[in-house]
Amino acid sequence: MENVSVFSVCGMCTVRCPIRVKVENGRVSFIEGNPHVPAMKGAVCPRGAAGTALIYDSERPQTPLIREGNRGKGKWRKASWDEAFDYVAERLKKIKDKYGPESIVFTDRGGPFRDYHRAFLRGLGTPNYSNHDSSCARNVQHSALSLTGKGRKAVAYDFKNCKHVVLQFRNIFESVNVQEVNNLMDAMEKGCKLSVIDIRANVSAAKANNFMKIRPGTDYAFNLAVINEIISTRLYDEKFKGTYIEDFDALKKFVAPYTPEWAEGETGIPAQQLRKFTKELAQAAPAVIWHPGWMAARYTDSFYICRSIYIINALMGSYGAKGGLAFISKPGDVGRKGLKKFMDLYPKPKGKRADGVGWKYKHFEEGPGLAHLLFKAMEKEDPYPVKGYIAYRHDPLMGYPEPERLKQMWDNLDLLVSVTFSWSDTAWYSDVVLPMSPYLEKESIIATKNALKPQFFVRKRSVDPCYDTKADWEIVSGLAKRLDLPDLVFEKVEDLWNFQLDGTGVTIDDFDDKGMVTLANKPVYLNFEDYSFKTPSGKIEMISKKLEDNGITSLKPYESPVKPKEGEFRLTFGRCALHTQGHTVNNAMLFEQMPENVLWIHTDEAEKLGISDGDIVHVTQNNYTEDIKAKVTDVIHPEAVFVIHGFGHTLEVETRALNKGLADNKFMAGGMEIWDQAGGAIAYQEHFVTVSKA
Ligand SMILES: Nc1nc2c(c(=O)[nH]1)N[C@H]1C(S)=C(S)[C@@H](COP(=O)(O)OP(=O)(O)OC[C@H]3O[C@@H](n4cnc5c(=O)[nH]c(N)nc54)[C@H](O)[C@@H]3O)O[C@H]1N2
Ligand SMILES: Nc1nc2c(c(=O)[nH]1)N[C@H]1C(S)=C(S)[C@@H](COP(=O)(O)OP(=O)(O)OC[C@H]3O[C@@H](n4cnc5c(=O)[nH]c(N)nc54)[C@H](O)[C@@H]3O)O[C@H]1N2
Ligand code: SF4
Ligand SMILES: [Mo]
Repeated sequence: MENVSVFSVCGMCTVRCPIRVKVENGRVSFIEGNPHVPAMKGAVCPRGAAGTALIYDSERPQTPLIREGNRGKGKWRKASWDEAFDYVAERLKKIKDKYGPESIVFTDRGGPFRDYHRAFLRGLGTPNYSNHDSSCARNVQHSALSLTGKGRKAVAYDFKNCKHVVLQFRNIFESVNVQEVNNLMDAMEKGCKLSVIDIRANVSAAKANNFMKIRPGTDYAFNLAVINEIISTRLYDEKFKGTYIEDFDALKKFVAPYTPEWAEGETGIPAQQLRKFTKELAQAAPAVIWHPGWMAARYTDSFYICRSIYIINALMGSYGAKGGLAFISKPGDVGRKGLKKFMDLYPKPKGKRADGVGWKYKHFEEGPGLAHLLFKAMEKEDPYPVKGYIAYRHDPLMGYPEPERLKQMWDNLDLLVSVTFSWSDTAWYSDVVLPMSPYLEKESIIATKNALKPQFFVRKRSVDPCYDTKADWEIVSGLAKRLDLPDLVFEKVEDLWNFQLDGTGVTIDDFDDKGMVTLANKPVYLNFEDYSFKTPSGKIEMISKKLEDNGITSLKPYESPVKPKEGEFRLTFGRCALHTQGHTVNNAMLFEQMPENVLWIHTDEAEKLGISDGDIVHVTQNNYTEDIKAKVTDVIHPEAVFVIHGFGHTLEVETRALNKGLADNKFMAGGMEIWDQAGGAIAYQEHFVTVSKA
C-alpha cells in the first residue's frame, strides 16, 4: 500500500485544529498541525498526538449494541447496523405518533459540524435541540448578547497583536487552543504582558508577569473595583465611550461604592496591586484582551463576572481594535456566499421548547437552550412528556452534577440512545449504543470558520474504520432513510458536500491543496464610521432592556460568597494539558502520562489535618466519600481544594481508567438545581467538601 498524507481536522477536543495525517500501509503513522496554517506551527497538542491510540483502542464500542438487562447493567446484544437503525427508527416513530414530535429530544457537544443533524431534528419536527453549553460557556454567551446583541463568537481574540492579556478563570496554557497559544507566545516575545487572576498558580500563572491569587467566588468584586478605578481616574477610551457605550452614567453611579480598598477585603488582592495593574492595562489599550472566560459555569454570579469583563474591554476600547476583541467576518461580509444549509430544507418547528427557553425564560437565547432544564422537564413531564432522547457525542452523566439524580430524571424515557466513539457513563446507561467512527476514520460535513479571514474547512477520512463503526453523516443518513426524510439521505459523502457547496463558487477539489478554502485575502478590522452593535441603540448597552423586562437586573450589586465552614473546602476544578474532559482518561498514550488526578490542598490546611504531600485522603460530602492522593502546595487559596475534572471512572470496560482518581461531579449534591438564573449555566463551584487522611 502507498503512503499518503491527508488534510483533516483534529477531534480530540472541540477546538478542532487543522491537521495533516500521515498514513503508511493503511495505518496512521503521524499527526501534525496543518502546515498551511501558520499559527499551528506544524504542531498539535499532546492530546492531538494521541489520536492514534484512540483508533487502535479495543476498549471502545465496536458494533451497534442493544440493551438486554436493566439500564446501566451492561448486558448488551451485538446488532448489525440495519437492525440498530430499524430498532431506533421504529421507537422514534412510535413516540412521535403517541406524544408528538417534540417528545423527541437531542443533545450534542456543540461545534461547527451541526447543520446536518440539526436539520434531521427539524425534519422530525422537534424544537428540542440542546447541547452541553449550560455546563460550559452559556454565561459568557448570554453576557455577550446582553451587552452587544451579538454572541461571544462575534469577536476573535487577536492575541498575535495584543499588548496586555488578562486571564481570569481561563488557563490558556493548559486548557489549550493551539493557534491561540502560539499567537499569544509570539506576542509575549514582542513584549505583550500577561496578567493572571486565579485561585491557584497554574501553568499560565507561571508564565505571567503579574499573578493575582484571588479568594474563590470573589471575582466580581475585583472587577467592579477595576471598573471603579478606570472611571474615577478617567483611564477609559474617550472616543470609544462616546461612540459606543450607552448608559455610561448609570455604570459610573453603580460602581462608585466598589473601591479598590473595599475589594481588597473581599478578594485578598491588595488595593495598590489592583491600581497598578489597572494603570498598566490602560497603557496598553486598545490592544488589550481581558478574556471573558470559557468554562464560566462556576458561580451563581458568573454571568455578572463575564459582563464586567466585557464592560472593561469596552472601556479599554478593545472591541474591534487590532490586538483586542477583533470583529470577525462571515462569508457574506467579505462578499462571498455561505454554505447552503441543510436546516433550510425544513421550517423551524413551531412547538414550545421543553426547557422553557424562549417562552418561560425569554431572556435566554433559543439556539441550544439549557440541557439541565430539559432533563428536569423529562422528570416532571412538564410542559409535556419527553420520551425519546438521543445523546450525540455527549456524556451528561459525567458532565452534569450528581449523576444518580440525573439517571432518575431519565427514568420516564422510553428510548435513550447514545451516539459515541468512546465508552461513557451515558453510553453505558443507554438502550442503544450507535458507535461513531473516531475522527481519523471518518469524514465530516464542510464547516465555516468565521474569522478575521473567514474560511470553509473539511475533515477527510484518513483511514478506514477498524471496527464496525460509522461516520456521523452515515448514522444520520441511516436514520433519515427510515424516518421518511429523503432529502437527508446520502449514499456518498461527495453528494453531501456538493449540496453544501452549491452556489458558493467553491468545489470539493479546492480543498485538496490545503484542507481549507480561505474566503478573504487579508484580515478585516473595525471601521469606526460604519459599525454598529445589534442592540436597540446600536451601542454596547450597560442596561439591557431584555434583561430588565424579564425581571433581571443589568447591574447587579455584589454579594459576598459563603465562606466554607470550619473543616470544609470549596471544591474547585479545571483542566490539564494531557486530557480532554472525561473522554481521554482511558486513552492508552495519555493514560500512561497521567493516570489519575490529585487533590490540591494548601500547606497550612493540610498541616492542620495531618496530611502530607502524596498521602491518600478521603474527600467527603453528605456521607459520600472517594479517595485521592493529596498534592500539598502553597500556590492554592486555602479556602479551596482543586482537582482536574474527568477522572473517577467506574466502567469495567475501561480497564485503564477504572477507579483512578476522583469524580468531582459526584460531590455536587443538589447541583442540578443550583444555576445562574441570569446567565443560565450550572454553578458547579457552589459546593463544599471535607478532607481527612485515609
Ligand atoms: N464537575 C464538572 N463538570 C463539568 C466540567 C468540569 O470541569 N467539572 N466541565 C464542563 C465542560 S467545560 C464541558 S465542555 C462539559 C463536557 O461534557 P461532555 O461534552 O459531555 O464531555 P466530553 O467528554 O467532551 O464528550 C462526551 C462524549 O462525546 C464524545 N466526543 C467528545 N468529543 C468528540 C468529538 O470531537 N467527536 C466525536 N465524534 N465524539 C466526541 C466522547 O465519546 C465523549 O464520551 O462538561 C462540563 N461538566
Ligand atoms: N487540554 C485541554 N484543553 C481544553 C479542554 C480539556 O479538557 N483539556 N477542554 C476545552 C473546554 S470544553 C473548555 S470549556 C476549555 C476550558 O478552558 P478554561 O476555562 O480556561 O479551563 P479550566 O481549567 O476549566 O479553568 C481555568 C482556571 O479557572 C480557575 N478557577 C477556578 N475557580 C476560580 C475562581 O473562582 N476564580 C478564578 N479567577 N479562577 C478560578 C482554575 O484554577 C483554572 O486554572 O478548555 C478547552 N480546552
Ligand atoms: S487543541 Fe489539541 S486536542 Fe484540541 S483540537 Fe487542537 S490539537 Fe486537537
Ligand atoms: Mo467546555
